[in-house]
Amino acid sequence: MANNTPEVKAHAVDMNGIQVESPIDLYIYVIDMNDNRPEFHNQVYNGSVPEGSKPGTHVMRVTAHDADDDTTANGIVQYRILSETPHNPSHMFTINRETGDIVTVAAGLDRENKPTLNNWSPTEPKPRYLCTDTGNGPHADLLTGL
Ligand SMILES: [Ca+2]
Ligand SMILES: [Ca+2]
Repeated sequence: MANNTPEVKAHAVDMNGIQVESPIDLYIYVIDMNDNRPEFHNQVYNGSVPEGSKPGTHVMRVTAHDADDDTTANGIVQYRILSETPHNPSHMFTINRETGDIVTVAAGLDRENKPTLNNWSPTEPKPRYLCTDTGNGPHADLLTGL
């Protein structure tokens, strides 16, 4: 029983207001509604990865918090990469939907060719990462590159 669960005592009375039974405890559970959206913990995440890394190399983890009940869909957060920079139809990275871990999925990272990935430049669209809860809504937060 959670400490903040409202507690009510009830007892039955007859027509004259005479108590006819011992009081009983009523516990009232407040059901969570999906009224909070997940939010990334940071506005900027910095990761590094050696050039020439094999697919599956861990780069970094992004995390978000949702104030709703994290044992229900209202507060369980999932992650997605919406776009990468440089834009490439075959992504260089993938994100674990449940943990936010970002790993490489392709070989060919070349520091001399592209020392910084997923930073925004005027000639390319900003990379975007999304976290959503899994409840009705959905509620979401968007992280964009610098
Ligand atoms: Ca939520
Ligand atoms: Ca709630």
